[in-house]
Amino acid sequence: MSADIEFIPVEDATKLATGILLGLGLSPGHAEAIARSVVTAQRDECYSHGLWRLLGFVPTTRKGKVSLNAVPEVDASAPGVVKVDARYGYSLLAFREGLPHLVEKANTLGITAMAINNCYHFSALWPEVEDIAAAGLVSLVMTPSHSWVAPAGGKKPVFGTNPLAFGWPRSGPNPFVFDFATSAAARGEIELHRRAGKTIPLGWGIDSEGNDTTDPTEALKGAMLTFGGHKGSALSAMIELMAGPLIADMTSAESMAFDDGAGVTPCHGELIIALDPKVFLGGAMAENMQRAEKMFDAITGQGARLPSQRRYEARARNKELGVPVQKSLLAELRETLAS
Ligand code: NDP
Ligand code: PYC
Repeated sequence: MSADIEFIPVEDATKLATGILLGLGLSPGHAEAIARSVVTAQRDECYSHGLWRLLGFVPTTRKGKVSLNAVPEVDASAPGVVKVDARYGYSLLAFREGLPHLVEKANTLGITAMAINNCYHFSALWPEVEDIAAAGLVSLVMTPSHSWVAPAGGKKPVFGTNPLAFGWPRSGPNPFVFDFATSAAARGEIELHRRAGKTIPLGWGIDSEGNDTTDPTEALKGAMLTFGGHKGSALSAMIELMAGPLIADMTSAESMAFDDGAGVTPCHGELIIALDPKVFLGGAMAENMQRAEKMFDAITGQGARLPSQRRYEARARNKELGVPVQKSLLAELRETLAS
């Protein structure tokens, strides 16, 4: 265990996060939804979208672009579609408000898509697919960001870091979940390397001249690279399309233009697709879910791990220990709360 880490109870971390957000003028609904996301990420040791993100709220909220008390508007009138207008507030409250409608429709129809529009987005997607899996549903979630990532074979940013998350409910408490940026690493991860004075691996980014770099500052100024070359590039393009023009919202390049140099969290849409296995499988549900378990066993049975396993292990460990926070970050957060 690193001497640089302090463990604090979840309640204290939540109070700290909520206090900072309320102090910045966010409404209680937004503050609670955001605090839950960043505390959960920190507890699960997903630091790139954990408590550190709260520091970014200070400049973002002061720019006056984000609506701090936006009340999301839900339209569930179309079959198989839920639309949530976040009204230029943060995405997480919009997700929370739309979720019961998504679940209810998917339970009836077998499949439902939820489009969140006009939202400022900064968070990891796995808390959302976990919430959907807790309702017994399979899901796919995707969102663009800002155009920081060059397409495979190019050198100029077009795509966002465009995360894609998938959730599959299982009988125990932990669903099968993956959640990754379609860039080689999340931008937050590169920013954390810069904060820590560390180099980044080759393949994460190129400098402004298009040369490979291990310097996080140069990669942040130049372009990030997709994971898996042309495969990550194509997935990233799909996310731009499905969570952009398909739902009448901005691509990452349009979101960057909309930002107009303010440097705030990206504003765009999010697409969530939920499927109810009960509707697909009826009486054959147990048998088919068991077949899925066999596949998981074939993975873990040879010593490979499932995605999210590291995170679930961190969650179990930190249930006793508390939320691990780097001491320097904790000091910055307490200072932010006091200021
Ligand atoms: P990682 O590369 O750290 O992890 C991606 C996924 O792969 C996780 O589910 C992880 O599980 C799993 N995984 C990692 N290593 C292995 C392994 N050896 N075997 C099996 N599975 C493995 O994530 P990224 O840096 O790509 O993304 C981090 C976060 O950033 C995500 O939560 C994403 O939503 C968020 N993000 C958000 C954006 C936004 O616009 N809102 C933009 C980009 C990213 P585990 O966690 O257990 O290691
Ligand atoms: O880490 O790439 C990222 C990111 C972009 C928006 C929120 N997180």
